[in-house]
Amino acid sequence: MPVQNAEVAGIFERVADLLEIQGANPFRVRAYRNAAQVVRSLPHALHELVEREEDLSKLPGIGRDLAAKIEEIVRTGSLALLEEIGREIPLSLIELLALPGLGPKRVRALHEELGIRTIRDLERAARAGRLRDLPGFGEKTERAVLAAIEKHAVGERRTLWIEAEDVVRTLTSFLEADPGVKRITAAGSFRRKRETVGDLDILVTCRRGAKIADRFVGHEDVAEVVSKGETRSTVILRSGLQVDLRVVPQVSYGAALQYFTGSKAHNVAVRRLAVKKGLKINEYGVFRGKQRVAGRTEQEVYAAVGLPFIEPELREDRGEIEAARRNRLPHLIRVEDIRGDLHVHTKASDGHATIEEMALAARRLGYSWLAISDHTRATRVAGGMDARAMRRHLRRIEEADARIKGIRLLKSAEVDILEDGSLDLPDAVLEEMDIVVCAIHSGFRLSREKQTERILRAMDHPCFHVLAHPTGRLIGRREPYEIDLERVIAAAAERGCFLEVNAQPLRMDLTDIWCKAAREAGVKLALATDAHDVAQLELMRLAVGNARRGWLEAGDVLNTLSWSKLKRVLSASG
Ligand code: DGT
Ligand code: CA
Ligand code: CA
Repeated sequence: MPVQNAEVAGIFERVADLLEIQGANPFRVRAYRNAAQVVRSLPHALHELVEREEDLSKLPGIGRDLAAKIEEIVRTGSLALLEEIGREIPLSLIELLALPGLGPKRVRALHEELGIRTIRDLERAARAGRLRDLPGFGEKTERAVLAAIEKHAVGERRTLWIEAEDVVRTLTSFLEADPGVKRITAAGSFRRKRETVGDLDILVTCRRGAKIADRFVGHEDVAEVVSKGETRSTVILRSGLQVDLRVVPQVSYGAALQYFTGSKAHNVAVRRLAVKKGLKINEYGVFRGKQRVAGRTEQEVYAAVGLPFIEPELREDRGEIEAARRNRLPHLIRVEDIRGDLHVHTKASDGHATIEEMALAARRLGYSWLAISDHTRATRVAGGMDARAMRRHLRRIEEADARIKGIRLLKSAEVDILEDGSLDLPDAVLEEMDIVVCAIHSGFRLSREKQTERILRAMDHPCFHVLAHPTGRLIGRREPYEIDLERVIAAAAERGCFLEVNAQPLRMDLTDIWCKAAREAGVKLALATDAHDVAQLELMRLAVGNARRGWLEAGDVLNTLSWSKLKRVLSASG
């Protein structure tokens, strides 16, 4: 059973979390986090690289030490360092970090002062009123912790979309090897491109007598077979992800795909329309009495209830049925519409590739421009640059731009928004840039009022273009900071600023709903991979998926513009 990239990434994340709780050197913590990020978006399976005895230290951001650790994990399934740390502090402290308001320092205090190891311990201590007396805590924190625990208890464990994609690829090629199989599609929230999936819903059609269920439950990643049958089988993978396989007849394929793509709310709304027309709709087809009037394709199913085809990403019952009825569905943006990436890093700060390497990779993707946006001084742990270093770096971008044909390099930076709303570089340096991307990397705990004011103040700066990862949330790890997004969107509209859709799998920030709100307010979005290496440029498909869920059309995002048009838009803004 080969170890998956996601497992390696998970172990590195756990090491980083524990080191952070121990108060280790932030650069060391960061090295593990970066490694997790690199591994997660790597296009190759690590176990294959190890088998072929390839030099892992050639991977971006992976030195000899981390390379040896990857090899250890792939060969043994575990990491001695993690077990070592586990002898010093309980591994279970990691789950406390996921609760809003509990950062590493607080978790350490809970452990050292009150001997808390698990969420259960924490709940007991909070109910007994023992948190409020800890330094840095109070009655308010105690209540917030209890509320968070209650929410946590009902909250299910979900899998990042990109990790699900890896599973879909693996299972699809495994199942396709059976000659009896005709079609395979992953439906459910995966097809709707939600940022996380609860489980996978895979549909197959096959020739009579094919033993697809046998093959499915026999896959080496399967940890547990929940059920196995002619038409439906369910397994749990070693990662904990559940996968449902449904075998459907050709005549019902479209109906089954429509049904199992969901969402449930969308299906309920579609069924209501069907009933009004005297039709019955289910996963086998659309029926008038006993007669099947549609079912082979999704188009047929929608046509039977009087609707045009609705893209899977829109099927959330957020107005798409009404829009379809009036023929007002958006023409959703596609990956092919993208002409450039609006925020990537290089070795000048915490990226792992040179300007030139990033430029050539972007050109291979067919891009016509690329914004190089490295960190500024305040983000010291990420190698942020001060004014002098940034000036030198901007010259290097210019030189690279002159040297490399076929792609335009934009001078940019990911500028820290300081707590008072000022920007972390002198105006004279900002004025030299083609596009100024700004972000919050500290001071997450400000009140909603203060945080919002901070961002609005930053947007007042005439050089401000894009607000990067606007809410700062990390899926399953860090709640968004308190911020009034409606005001931020209104302010962006007024000042001609832009909001980012960050494609890092843990970020996906802005979220779909807020993309839609921005579009409705006339604010354009900046899609960005925030790539720290060459492979991460391909994360653009995630930003596009999220944008599609937010009803965005090509005209709603900056990335579809040619450089000359983009330049005009940027100089008109701010
Ligand atoms: P997930 O797995 O939590 O990320 O979300 P989904 O949307 O993949 O939900 P899941 O796996 O429970 O079910 C897959 C699809 O099957 C769902 O999107 C719609 C359809 N479905 C499931 N249960 C029902 C139901 O009770 N009524 C209707 N109309 N459709 C359902
Ligand atoms: Ca599902
Ligand atoms: Ca399911």
